[in-house]
Amino acid sequence: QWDPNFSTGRHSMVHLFEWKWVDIALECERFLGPNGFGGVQVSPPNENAIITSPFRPWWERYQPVSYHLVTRSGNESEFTDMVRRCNAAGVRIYVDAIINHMTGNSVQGAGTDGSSFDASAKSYPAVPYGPTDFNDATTCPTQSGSIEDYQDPIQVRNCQLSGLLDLNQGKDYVRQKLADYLNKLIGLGVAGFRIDASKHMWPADMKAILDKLDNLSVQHGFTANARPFVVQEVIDLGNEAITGSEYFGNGRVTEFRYGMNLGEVFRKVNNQKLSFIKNYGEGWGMYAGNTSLAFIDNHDNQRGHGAGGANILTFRVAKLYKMAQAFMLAWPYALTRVMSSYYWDQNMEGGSDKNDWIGPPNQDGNTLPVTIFPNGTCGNGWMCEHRWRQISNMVKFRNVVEGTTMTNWWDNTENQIAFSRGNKGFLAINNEDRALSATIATGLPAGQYCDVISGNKEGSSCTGKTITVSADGSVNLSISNTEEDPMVAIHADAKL
Ligand code: LM2
Ligand code: CA
Repeated sequence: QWDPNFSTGRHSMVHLFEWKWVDIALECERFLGPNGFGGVQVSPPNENAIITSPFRPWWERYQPVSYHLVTRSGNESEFTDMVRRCNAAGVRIYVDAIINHMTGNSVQGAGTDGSSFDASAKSYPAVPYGPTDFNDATTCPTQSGSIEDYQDPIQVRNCQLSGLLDLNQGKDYVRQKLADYLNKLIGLGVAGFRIDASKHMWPADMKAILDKLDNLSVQHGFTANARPFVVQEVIDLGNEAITGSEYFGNGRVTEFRYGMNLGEVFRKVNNQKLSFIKNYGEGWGMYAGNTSLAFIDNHDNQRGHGAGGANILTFRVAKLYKMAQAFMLAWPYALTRVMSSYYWDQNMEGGSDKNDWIGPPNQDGNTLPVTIFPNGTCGNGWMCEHRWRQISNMVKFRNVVEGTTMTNWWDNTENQIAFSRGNKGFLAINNEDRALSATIATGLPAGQYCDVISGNKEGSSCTGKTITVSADGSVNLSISNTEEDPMVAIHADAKL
């Protein structure tokens, strides 16, 4: 299903990577609800392997042991409470569902809920799964049992991804266990799923699992017969045998080219220019907007995992990052997801980060709470990009301009652009090494507006720049390239 089931007037989600359920519940109530966010993608809630070497990496959560809802993010009652409170605040919860595989193929011990498992015996008694529930030499054609050739769809679907024990979703028993897990979450009030490693499962097997899912819970405020939202994580940069379009029938698909190409444009790699993104999205060969999910970075490619390479923009290049986020949130393409990260010290050696495994801020493996300073920023190592004024105000911008088309495109043929969203909003970005100075049509009614990049509208005044739209709808803009944020955004709800 392609519709995220947002409550009225909301149009973006945020990934609160590795946050605890108690903190997400608070964030829904104190920030996300009031600021117009539609939903939260949460880290995998099911029991995972405890990895101690390296010490409690973020990626241990991508190694399931059972479907008990106990992880370092919290237990089942905390999860239940979070979903209820977020729904009450108008914010939906989407679960990162790890259904392609279980743990690495040689790990054993106890998971985060104490359940024992032994990967070498293909044994997960807390589900239970046994040896016949996994792909093996009869289904995976490689000697090693691992994926060796991404041009062979059979290997990609039936062999092990990074040595992770690969479930056989062709079996009805496995399908039913997976559907039971997802249905349990639906019963608790979640609105849908990000389905991890979808490329590594057959689209028809995924459909068989999704067909077993219940409608969303009316009790939790969803409309009758609403179906769970699905976004399938498929890394498809256009050079492999498997394409994302094979999965459109099941739900949305992650569009990895969106953040990768936009990173190149804002970094001006290969002579890319902002003026080129006039037809960004389908015009650039990306998926149709109504079947895709757009994002600037995700939990993998912000640390060199997954796909996208070195040009991906992250919080570490904040000036460019905020411009790219503003563009994405103002641009009428796809469903948008904002990333919210934690900080870690990088240790670059030969182009890769030796610290790419580091887990969330913690004390002895217990995740630290997200503290909030009086100025609204976060402490304890949590970056909270979603709280950056330039980003959260553009989430609001997207809500305000929903339903309008892009009009009044303007560029200087290089790296200065501007465009309107009907008569509801206007964005201008200067990524040049010199000032932007021009008179540009905004499509907006004449009047004074608060620039929501440099400030907020508070009552009838603006804490940032005031922008004057003249009687003919144009604005006389000057944006220095040396500004902290060389861009301006105004919209109907920021009229003074
Ligand atoms: C994903 N999408 O398809 C996730 O977005 C990505 O974060 C997951 O990989 C991956 N699929 C599997 O769910 C991460 C991480 C890997 C890590 C796995 C499993 O990027 O590096 O692999 O989670 O924890 C780790 C080790 C790897 C080892 C594997 C199995 O890094 O060296 O392979 O465990 O023991 C032998
Ligand atoms: Ca598989």
